[in-house]
Amino acid sequence: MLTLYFSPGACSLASHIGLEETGAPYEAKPILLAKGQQRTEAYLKINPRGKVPALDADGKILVENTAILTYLARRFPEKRLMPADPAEEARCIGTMCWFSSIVHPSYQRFHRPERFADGEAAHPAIKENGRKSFWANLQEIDSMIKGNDWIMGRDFTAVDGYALVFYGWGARSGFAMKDLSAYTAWRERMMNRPTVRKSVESEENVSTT
Ligand SMILES: N[C@@H](CCC(=O)N[C@@H](CS)C(=O)NCC(=O)O)C(=O)O
Repeated sequence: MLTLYFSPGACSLASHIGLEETGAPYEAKPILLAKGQQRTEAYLKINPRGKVPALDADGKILVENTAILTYLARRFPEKRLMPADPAEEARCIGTMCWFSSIVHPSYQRFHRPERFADGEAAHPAIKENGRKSFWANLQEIDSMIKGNDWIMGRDFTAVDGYALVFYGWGARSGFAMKDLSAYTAWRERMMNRPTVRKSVESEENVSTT
């Protein structure tokens, strides 16, 4: 049994899309970050770090999008969520590590500067640094897609679901996403994929009240 703990619009969308791509039955349990549900005693038993996503895979709890997506790709190799060639697989994992360790934190600095320094005086500079870095990262993703259908090249991979998270955050926060023509055209292709549309729409339909 596979159970995904996610929050609508959070980075857990990457794992949600990956799960949907497997075609396997799964349960998706919302953990509403806006309501602090990631810090409840019940959820901290699942992920003591109080973060989404977490995947309960037949009783084993997996955390971190990169690990969850790598697990899904290996458990369902016929779905080709990552290339079979070891070097190409490493390129996928490396891109997800970059998403997790550089791109995501750049948005966090912009969105939640108070998490990076005590004292309000430092927050505007942290926010501005996050804004510039996140925008540079979005531009880099745009240039990775130029001339390709998908982030890693000719084929859709787990990396694509992860990159949709950042497009959504950029759009929601007023970044000039339409100026990123390859990323914007790619988003259209993503949303035309039934698995992606289903994951996104199911998150949008979660009641947040
Ligand atoms: N590197 C982690 C990041 C996990 C993470 O930071 N998740 C955020 C949502 S985007 C979260 O749960 N935040 C809740 C909090 O910090 O209280 C991953 O890729 O899974």
